[in-house]
Parts: sequence; structure tokens; C-alpha cells
Amino acid sequence: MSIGLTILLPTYNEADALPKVVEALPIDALKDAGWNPRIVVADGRSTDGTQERAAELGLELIVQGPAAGKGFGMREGFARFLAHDDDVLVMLDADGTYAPDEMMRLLKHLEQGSYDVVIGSRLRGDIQRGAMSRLNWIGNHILTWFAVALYRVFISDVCTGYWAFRRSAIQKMSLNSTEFEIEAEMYTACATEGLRMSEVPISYAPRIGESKLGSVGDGVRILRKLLVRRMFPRPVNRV
Ligand SMILES: Nc1nc2c(ncn2[C@@H]2O[C@H](COP(=O)(O)OP(=O)(O)OP(=O)(O)O)[C@@H](O)[C@H]2O)c(=O)[nH]1
Ligand SMILES: [Mg+2]
Repeated sequence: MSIGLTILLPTYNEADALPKVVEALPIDALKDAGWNPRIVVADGRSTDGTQERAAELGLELIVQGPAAGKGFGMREGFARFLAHDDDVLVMLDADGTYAPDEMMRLLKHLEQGSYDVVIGSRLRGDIQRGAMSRLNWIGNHILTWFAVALYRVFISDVCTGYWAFRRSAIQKMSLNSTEFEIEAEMYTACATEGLRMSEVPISYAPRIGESKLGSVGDGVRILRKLLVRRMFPRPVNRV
């Protein structure tokens, strides 16, 4: 009996990167290890042909409803996952920064350590030259320090885009993020719900195509989310 696995790829104008990420997915190794993978793209209404690429590759496609924004996209992806009966979800950015074959290590750790959530840590891993600006490196460390100080659950990279979840973890997280603060809110939700979290070091490579992150503005949104969720552990308003 194979275990149902959803691979969730968020995209916004990733026409060049998406095919390379999909090609590098370790489908055979996953099948050998007993997984039954399904690839789902959550697209924030790209205008560069990303959706056409996804269709050519035969991938399941979610076109975001309310608006663009990674938070909206991930939440629609989680809802789609819960509408199917897969057991585990892995998400990774579709910009070529994360190594798809490293999901084997996240999944092994999830299973063997009987964790609910495993993240891939860039800050304890191998950040390749040119992959992360100095400003983003400092910002990621500061945000992670704040996160752990506020929630007392160890994690070494709160803004990572590589996560593996058991179905029960996705069911328990209440989220209302709309943009790049989604990962920070996923962390706060896991901490609030008492989910067992762990991590493995991963590599981080320069992205293919243009960045959509505005360093300072998004850093402030993330910090605000960490503070607000400390006072209101579950969203009051669902957008
Ligand atoms: N669904 C969806 N995905 C998005 C949206 N904006 C960005 N993404 C995706 O989210 C992932 C992360 O976005 P990036 O622009 O790479 O941001 P980042 O990884 O924080 O910044 P970089 O260091 O520049 O790579 C990428 O796969 C994007 O394509 C959006 O509005 N909707
Ligand atoms: Mg990126």
C-alpha cells in the first residue's frame, strides 16, 4: 500500500523555473520508498505563461480565487489537499532555490521521528553564493530569533519555503495570511497547536527568474504576524 503524497508548488510568473523544478522531482525514488505522489500547482494568476507550462506538464492547477499573494495560494492548496485523501503534504517554492530531491530527507525524518511537521532549514544548511542577499540573511535570522523567543518552539529558519506536514497538522492549522507572512503563521499555528516540529538542513540555490519578495516591507509584515498571533493565537478575521 502506497502513502498518498501531495507536492504543492506555489507559482507567480515562474514559467522558466517551474518545468525545471518539476523535472527534478524525485518521482521514481518516491515511488520506490512507498509514496504515491500528486503534483499540485497553486498559481497567483501569472501573466508569463506559467499556467500553460503547468498544463503542458499535466499538473493539477489551482488558479487563486480572491487575489494574488502566496498566503492565499497556500491556503487554497491546503484546502485542496484536505478535499483529497492524501496523507502527507510537501510544499516547496517553484523558483529553483530548493532542491526537489531533498524532500526524501524531509519525508524520512517526518516518518522515522514521528513528527507532525518537518521543515528544511536553509540557515543551518548550505546557502550557495548569490542565493540570499546579506540583508535577507540578517532579516531571516532576526525573524527566526523573534519567532523562537515568542513561541518557545525551536526552529532555525522560520521563513523557509520547504515544509512537510502530516494530514493532521494541516487540519489543525488556522491561517489567514495573504502574502509572504504565511510561513511565519504556519510556524505560529504549529506552536499553538502543540504539533511536534523538527527540521533537516537543506541547500539553497540562486533563484531562476525574478524575486517577488520586497525585503523590508515583507520582513515587517512577518514580524507583525508573529506579534499578532502571540496575542490572538487563532485568526479572528478570515480573509
Ligand atoms: N500562489 C502564489 N505563489 C506566489 C505568489 N507570489 C510568489 N509566489 C511564489 O512563492 C514562492 C516564493 O516567492 P519568491 O519570489 O521566490 O520569494 P522568496 O523565495 O521569499 O524570495 P527570493 O529569495 O527572491 O527567492 C515562489 O515559488 C513564487 O513563485 C503569489 O501571489 N501566489
Ligand atoms: Mg524564492
